[in-house]
Amino acid sequence: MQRRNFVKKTTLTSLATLLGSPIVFGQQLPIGYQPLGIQEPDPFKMFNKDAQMVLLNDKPWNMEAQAHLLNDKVTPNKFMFIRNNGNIPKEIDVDSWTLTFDGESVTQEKTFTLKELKTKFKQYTYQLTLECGGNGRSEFDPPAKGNQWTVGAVSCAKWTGVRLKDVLEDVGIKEDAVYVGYHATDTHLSNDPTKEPISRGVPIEKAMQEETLIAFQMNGEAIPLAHGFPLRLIAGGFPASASGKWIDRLSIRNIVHDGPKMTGTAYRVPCTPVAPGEKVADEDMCIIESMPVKSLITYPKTGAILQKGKKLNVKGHAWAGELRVTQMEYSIDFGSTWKACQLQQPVNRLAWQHFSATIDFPKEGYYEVWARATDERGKAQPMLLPGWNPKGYLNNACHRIAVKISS
Ligand SMILES: Nc1nc2c(c(=O)[nH]1)N[C@H]1C(S)=C(S)[C@@H](COP(=O)(O)O)O[C@H]1N2
Ligand SMILES: [Mo]
Repeated sequence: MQRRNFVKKTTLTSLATLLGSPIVFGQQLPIGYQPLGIQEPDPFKMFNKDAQMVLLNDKPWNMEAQAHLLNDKVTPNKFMFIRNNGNIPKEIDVDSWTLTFDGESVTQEKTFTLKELKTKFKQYTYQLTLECGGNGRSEFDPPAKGNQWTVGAVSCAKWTGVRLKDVLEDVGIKEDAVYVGYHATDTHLSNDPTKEPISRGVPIEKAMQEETLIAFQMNGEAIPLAHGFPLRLIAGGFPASASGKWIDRLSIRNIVHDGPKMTGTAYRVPCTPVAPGEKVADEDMCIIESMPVKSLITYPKTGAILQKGKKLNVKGHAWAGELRVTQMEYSIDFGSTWKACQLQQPVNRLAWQHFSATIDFPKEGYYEVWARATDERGKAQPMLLPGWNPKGYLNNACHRIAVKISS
């Protein structure tokens, strides 16, 4: 049959539904043309996000939280940041979805259906901190290109899946394996089908950790589309770019994986500190692995006004990549003196830890509350910006909120 060169009837019907009335000369519509009367979808509704989330980009979709939205111990979807490098995959057929293991270091290529993964291996649930390597980028000077994240590109949801190490044992990997690289079904912004927007992954030692999951659930439900439905790699404590969404292939490599965004300045920082703005040779750049110690005051919202004589109960979370946070302090005098916060242990390894403090303010006026976490190796957050790097990664400066004490 010959292909007819006008808009399909079903398309016209759905366009009419979106417009709220039939298109009178609909048969004349050029194929692929979007009528002006069709509103762009509201991204907050489309992704089930709270309207207080901040949209940074729509091509691709990037959205962050504000500090006070992250007060929950377990981050719900509505407050979880979205970071995409390409286009979210459109048609996902769960029934035919498979995950293939290939690469130089598999003994034999092997493919699993979703059902096989879910039934063959034991399932585990962990709460895992995912922070974008570029979180805090907006503060760097000279400015770094990329999404201008402030503080909200971090989450700590509950992820359920199977251990990557259990599946790797079943697949069989060779002694020379050094890296697991992910491949996914999101498409390149150029729409060039031969290009991948991003293909990163984790060193084999990280892949073998108990908390490294091939996940299919987030907070007890199927992973939301924007966060990697139906299958995603989760490597807590590493930059979240290591946690591939929409994965359909894991390559077990005998070299450090060299997919898009593994090389150059992408997710890499100077191995030793450099002056702001300095050019850094390729061989002097190192891949970001464990994220640095950091914390966030999530209650109250910055700008809080408090009556004189009232105490303020501040709350927040602290995390330190693959390490534990062992000390949490606050300052109300711009870092001259510090007092201890109460700090909880994580619910499991690689989950953020909650802190709180009850603060007394000496008299009315403007204050800032600064928070500072220290990791188990004694490394503390810098008060202001840490070392400059070309793409503005790893800003773990102390978070601060403004508080006014009124009479
Ligand atoms: N397939 C795929 N996986 C991906 C990305 C992507 O663009 N495509 N972005 C990465 C980056 S840079 C980050 S910070 C996290 C963001 O995860 P989230 O959107 O679920 O918060 O996903 C990572 N995994
Ligand atoms: Mo990221």
